Amino acid sequence: MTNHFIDFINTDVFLMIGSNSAENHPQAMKWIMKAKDKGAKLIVVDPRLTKSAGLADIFARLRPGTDIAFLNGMINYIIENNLYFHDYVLHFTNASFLVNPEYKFEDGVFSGLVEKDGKKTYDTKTWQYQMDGDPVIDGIREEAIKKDPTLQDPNCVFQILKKHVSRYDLKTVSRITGTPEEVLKKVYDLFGSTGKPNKAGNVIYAMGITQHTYGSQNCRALSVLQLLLGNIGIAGGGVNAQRGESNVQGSTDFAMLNHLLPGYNPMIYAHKHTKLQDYFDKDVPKTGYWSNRNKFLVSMLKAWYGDKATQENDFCFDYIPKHDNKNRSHMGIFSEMAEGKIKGMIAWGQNPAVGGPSTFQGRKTMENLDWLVVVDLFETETAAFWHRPEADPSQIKTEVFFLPAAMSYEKEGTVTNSGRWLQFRYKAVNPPGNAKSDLWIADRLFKAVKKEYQSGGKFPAPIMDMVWNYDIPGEDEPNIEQVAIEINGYDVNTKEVLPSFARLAADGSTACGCWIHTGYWAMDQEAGTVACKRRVNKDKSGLGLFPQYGFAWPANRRIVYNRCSADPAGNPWNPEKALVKWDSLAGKWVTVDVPDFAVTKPAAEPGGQPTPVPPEQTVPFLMQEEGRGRLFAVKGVSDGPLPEHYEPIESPVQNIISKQQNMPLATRFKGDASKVAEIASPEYPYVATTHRVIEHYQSGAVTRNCPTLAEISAHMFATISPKLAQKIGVKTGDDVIVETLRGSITCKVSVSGVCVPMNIDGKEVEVIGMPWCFGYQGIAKGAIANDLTPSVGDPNTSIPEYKAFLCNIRKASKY
Ligand SMILES: Nc1nc2c(c(=O)[nH]1)N[C@H]1C(S)=C(S)[C@@H](COP(=O)(O)OP(=O)(O)OC[C@H]3O[C@@H](n4cnc5c(=O)[nH]c(N)nc54)[C@H](O)[C@@H]3O)O[C@H]1N2
Ligand SMILES: Nc1nc2c(c(=O)[nH]1)N[C@H]1C(S)=C(S)[C@@H](COP(=O)(O)OP(=O)(O)OC[C@H]3O[C@@H](n4cnc5c(=O)[nH]c(N)nc54)[C@H](O)[C@@H]3O)O[C@H]1N2
Ligand SMILES: [Mo]
Repeated sequence: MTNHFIDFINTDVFLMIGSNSAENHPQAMKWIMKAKDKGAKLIVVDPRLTKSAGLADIFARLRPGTDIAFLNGMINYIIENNLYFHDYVLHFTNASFLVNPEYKFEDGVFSGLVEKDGKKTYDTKTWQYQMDGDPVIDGIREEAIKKDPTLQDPNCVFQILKKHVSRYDLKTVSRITGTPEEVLKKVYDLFGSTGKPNKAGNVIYAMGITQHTYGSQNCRALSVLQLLLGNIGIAGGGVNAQRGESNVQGSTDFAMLNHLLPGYNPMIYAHKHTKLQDYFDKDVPKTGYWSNRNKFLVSMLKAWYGDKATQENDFCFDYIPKHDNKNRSHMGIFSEMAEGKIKGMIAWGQNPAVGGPSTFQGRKTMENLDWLVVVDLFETETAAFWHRPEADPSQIKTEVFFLPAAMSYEKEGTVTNSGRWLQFRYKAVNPPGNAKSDLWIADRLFKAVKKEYQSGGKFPAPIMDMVWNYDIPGEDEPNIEQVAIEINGYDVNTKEVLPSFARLAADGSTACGCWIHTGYWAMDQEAGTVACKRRVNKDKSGLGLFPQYGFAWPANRRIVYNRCSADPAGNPWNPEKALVKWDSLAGKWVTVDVPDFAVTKPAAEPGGQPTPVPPEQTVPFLMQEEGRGRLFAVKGVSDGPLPEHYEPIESPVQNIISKQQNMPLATRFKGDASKVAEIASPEYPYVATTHRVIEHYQSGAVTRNCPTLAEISAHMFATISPKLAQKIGVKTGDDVIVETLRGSITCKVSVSGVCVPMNIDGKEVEVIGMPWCFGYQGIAKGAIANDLTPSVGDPNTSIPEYKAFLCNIRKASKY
């Protein structure tokens, strides 16, 4: 989230799209309802009439997978009707920047599409800015970019965007999405009303947006919208992902993703990083805040390898395993496992037998493993895959180890919420039986591996030289404080715990495991504890910032890009909700949130005082190389500089907006898991989507083992419209069979107005919703929805297309 939950009280209009907060983020919903009590409006955009939709001022139903059409339609409407925030767009976005005149968009494809070995990629040369010098060699320096402040040049970003979205008129959007034109217009007018200096529009999104073959472009469309309306960097605004598991934000921050290192630094790749200097040359930008990335990387290596990491040996850069540039996402791993190339797996706090795409094939694939370790609270479907109902255990060779883990209340540590707030949690009770904390298990696992290497082995140094100093004499649990200090960062010489990442250096004098967390373990004298343990319930701002409640990364900043809350001269757009302000009399900045820009610059003379940076010299989007919000993405996404509507890989209709049916770069794999039905397949005529329910958590391991919840929600079900129920001859509670090309399941049917047939360009399309929280373990058992989903995904993230695929449904015969 650019903003945070309590900040919702500052919002005037919410656009909740592809998120059902009432069920999945009830705490977020609490703040939305508080804002509604003060007069805020809520728009919900979803294929189903959800519990959130029931609380909305406007509910816009759309066909799964058509959000880009919906959003590009809104962007078009906002531009056509002059609803955008002109001064914000001109000064804070790249609207006026000129793009290479060779940039083209034709028939759903951007210029630069190349195909090599059957794999499509974009060469992004024609998407770059016109500038003095070569952006690839020199970096994107803002001052060197050619601009047209009148926004009239046909090659300027604003005109390119305008032209691109002009195809998305109300009628076309309605034909694609199935949302009636008058509902579209109502939504566009209401959300468009937030493009004014004193209005805040808040975009709330989650899995309905991301789980598509163009999930990243869906997110881009939301960002473009919010930039146009001047809703980024202001109180009550923002693009606010409702993150998943309570600590999924923390796990992404720590790079539990195959292409990242901690703190959103890119992974080290074999094909381009032979030595540290290669990383500096290719992945440390020359401008923008990421130009400090060398400091973050060297400090991380110092945290990992301590005294062994020296300038002479590239700070042990060679010790880090290099990514081979193959698809190492969930689907990539399962695809290689299917080919027999992966022999062992540790499923640590995950349940891929239920949660992954195409799980029927996925479970079968796991039979190729020689060994499987499951670290979990329960014997999950994954741990039990070898004695699952459809398998013969005598034919499965996999050796399975189960390590019982302590759950969150049985151990201490931090949790990072969607609003980037890190809060320390204390242990409430001891874990049962032999269950151990994940830290304990990781510690013993590392020590066991190290012991093996003591007697030799290939390249033992990366293991033998690693800093591992977490023992407390006489204690069983590792020293979590020591781990925290390593993550936070410290001065290598003085051992001072660093208060800010501004102190990190690339010369080996600082160590830091994750730069964005620097400061979270620094002492707050006034609060009497370290930052993430603070619970000071004071908020002088009146805007809900609560600066001494936990710690928000980065730098305890609660609203990122907050320079944009004031005009170029530093006067807050909305004085009642000022975050930063240039005091022209005093000649300095006055800030209530931690400013997201340099407010002072160091003194010219040694020993002198820092001097204030005047407003015209500040940078609104300091993470970007060009310092501006990107309406047009010259880099960052691989699959297009502007969002464009494509159909889901499995779709009931032809794409009507271009000849390009699907995302050209979509991730696909060989094998049954990736088999997809043809367009408008007669065998699979219905659109299916998957969703969560309030009673169950995720794959259901925790909640289906809880007797009360198992009783409240005991059966797997598919929701269909009354019309479809009549057609296939079923009523609520009957058994149905749902089938796709990947698999088939039997479950109960629920008939209600939650789903209704949609009019898609004159064709009636039925939508079926299914939860994915059931499995064959636990107290409440039921069919696994993911047996139906396809293993196809987004080219940037490889997130699977869980939210839009084709199926058939029929009544299950009793005998
Ligand atoms: N009770 C409960 N809470 C949870 C979880 C849980 O399992 N149970 N899981 C947690 C996790 S890990 C996550 S990631 C979050 C997820 O939170 P959400 O994203 O809110 O969860 P979903 O219900 O999967 O999807 C949200 C909505 O997207 C809609 N949708 C489907 N397809 C589309 C589409 O193409 N466009 C649009 N606009 N909407 C679409 C669905 O109908 C659904 O209502 O929830 C977290 N919170
Ligand atoms: N069809 C469909 N599929 C989906 C989705 C969807 O919307 N539709 N959503 C996707 C999303 S957003 C997500 S996040 C994934 C989730 O997919 P998974 O991560 O595979 O599913 P979970 O059920 O969250 O698995 C978490 C496991 O961790 C265990 N656990 C809980 N606490 C601890 C702990 O402290 N330590 C350890 N070691 N274990 C613990 C739980 O018992 C559980 O078995 O599923 C994805 N799958
Ligand atoms: Mo998630």
